[in-house]
Amino acid sequence: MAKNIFYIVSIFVLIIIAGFIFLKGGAVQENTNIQPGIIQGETQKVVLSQEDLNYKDVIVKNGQPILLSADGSVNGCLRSVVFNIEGRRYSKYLRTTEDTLQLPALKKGTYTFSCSMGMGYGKLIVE
Ligand SMILES: [Cu+2]
Repeated sequence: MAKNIFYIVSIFVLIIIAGFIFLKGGAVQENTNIQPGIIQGETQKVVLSQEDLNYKDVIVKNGQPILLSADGSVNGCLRSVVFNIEGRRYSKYLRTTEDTLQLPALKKGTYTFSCSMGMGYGKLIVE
């Protein structure tokens, strides 16, 4: 008899734990709404290249932080990139193809950026 009660209690405890995990999982799922500036998900790598005197447009996914670099076609001051995103400035001189600039996860939209001198422009399209 004592054994049966032990089993019943154990099953109840398991159900409660399982329910708790399930509910918690549900709550986390709901919080996956993309918010700007919040680092979440896997980082996506983006390589800039140059087209005439500007940057080629680049397309990225929303909600994933971005790690930006520039390939060998990007010359001179265009290697110094500047983003102004929601009041924050992100800039770096990408001296070699190995140098990177980290950008936060972004929401859908088109973000323009330029070289540090404002000569060359590009579009970062977030889908
Ligand atoms: Cu420039």
